[in-house]
Amino acid sequence: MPADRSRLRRPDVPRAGTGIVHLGLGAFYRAHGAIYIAEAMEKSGGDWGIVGVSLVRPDQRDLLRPQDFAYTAVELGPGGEKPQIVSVISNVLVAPEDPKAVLDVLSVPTTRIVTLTVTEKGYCHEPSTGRLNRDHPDIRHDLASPGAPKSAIGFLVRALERRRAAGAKPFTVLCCDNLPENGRVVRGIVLEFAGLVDQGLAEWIEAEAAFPSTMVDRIVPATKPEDIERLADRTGVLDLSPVMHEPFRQWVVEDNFVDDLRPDLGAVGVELVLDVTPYEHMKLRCLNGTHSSLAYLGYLAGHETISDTVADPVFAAFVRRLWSNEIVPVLHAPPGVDLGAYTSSLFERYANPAIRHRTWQIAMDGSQKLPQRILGTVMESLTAGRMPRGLILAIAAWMRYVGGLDEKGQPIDVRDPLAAELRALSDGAVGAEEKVSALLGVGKIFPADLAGHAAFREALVKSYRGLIEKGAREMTKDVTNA
Ligand code: CS2
Repeated sequence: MPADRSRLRRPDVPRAGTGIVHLGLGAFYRAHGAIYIAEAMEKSGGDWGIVGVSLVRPDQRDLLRPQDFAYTAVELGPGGEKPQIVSVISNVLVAPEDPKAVLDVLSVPTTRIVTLTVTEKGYCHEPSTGRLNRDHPDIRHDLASPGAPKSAIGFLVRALERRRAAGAKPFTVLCCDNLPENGRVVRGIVLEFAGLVDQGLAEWIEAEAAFPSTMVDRIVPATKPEDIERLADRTGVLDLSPVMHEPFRQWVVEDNFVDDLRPDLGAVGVELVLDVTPYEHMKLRCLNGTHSSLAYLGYLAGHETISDTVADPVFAAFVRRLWSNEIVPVLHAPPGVDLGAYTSSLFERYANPAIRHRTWQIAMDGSQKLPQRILGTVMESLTAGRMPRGLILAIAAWMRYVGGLDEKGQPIDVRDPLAAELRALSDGAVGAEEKVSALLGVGKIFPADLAGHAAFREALVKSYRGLIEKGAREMTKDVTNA
């Protein structure tokens, strides 16, 4: 680490008032939503400064505080790197240290919007149904401890409860995670939790709050130590928490905010629409669905990143086939969108060698991701009488991955809230057929009609067996050429 560098400081410009609280301050939001919001304020003004909240660890706050919460966002394009300083965050709170401070900032009437990137598992819901998981330890805790929630859902409901008691308006909840119909799902989870607290509160939230759905898109790989050093060498200033992102970005938002209060997002390229569903389906299935497929198969085949994986002609042909033969045929394009052009541009984005997005990173939390990314397409294909063999191979690769051993017999560091349960199911079964059955039986992931589909199950067992016998690369080749 270059020791002689001075530390990045926030540029000396007036700070806007705070209007947004963001829950789950990870790299993605800092490289996406925060930049759009900063640009919207530059263009059209407004007090939309952001207070970030870390729900688990203090790391982000500790890195950003000495920089007065400014950071560098570095665009990694084929033509080189473009850094810019983002200074829209005015403070970062660490929820476990002081949950009351978080409730306080959520409760002040000037907070009009709460944005969220808490990842799929952060909603404490059941991925296959979208309903609140009432047995989740954080949910149980939050139901019992009104003054000190742990989960994002607990914070939202307890803050809304306070706002109602104070006669204030609710805020708009703007989910920026890759869940299907994310606003509607989060609304359902919040209402379910609120109903367990106080039915009147649930009714008030239902009538008064807003939960616009959004589609968010930008590839933001985790920042690596070498990125920090390279940036410091280039700028002469040390930023210990920069974010790295591709040039592309897209944000589609349902224009449904409490009292119409929001930053001027339309002025900076955000698409404000009536119904986000077709955009979400397109993105979750075309992008995230193939990302996860390439992540499991690519990882097993020994590829470190997505760009390495698609540089291998076997996987390049495979992903193109997934789009053209399996995903697009059962997808409704959003108005005016050419899905062929959309998927070609996805391929270019994956191939960008400047983006070192690890297959292992994308493979994380598969239990929370498979339903909206892959299983919906599979189910609809089966209903239409099609057998999506490439996506089935990807599911088999996920099953192999959560079994915890790679093709060389080396352990895989599986990160997933269900990792232990999945590993135990896999270990407790013998042979492809039993292992596939055991994992298909996890109802939190696989809906019963899919798990019970005989031809699907048979194809999955065949794929799983193939992965054991021939390996991921050969199987990918076979499926692509079939
Ligand atoms: C990725 C996403 O890590 C993952 O699961 O598929 O983070 C993906 O890069 C973004 O959704 C792109 O918008």
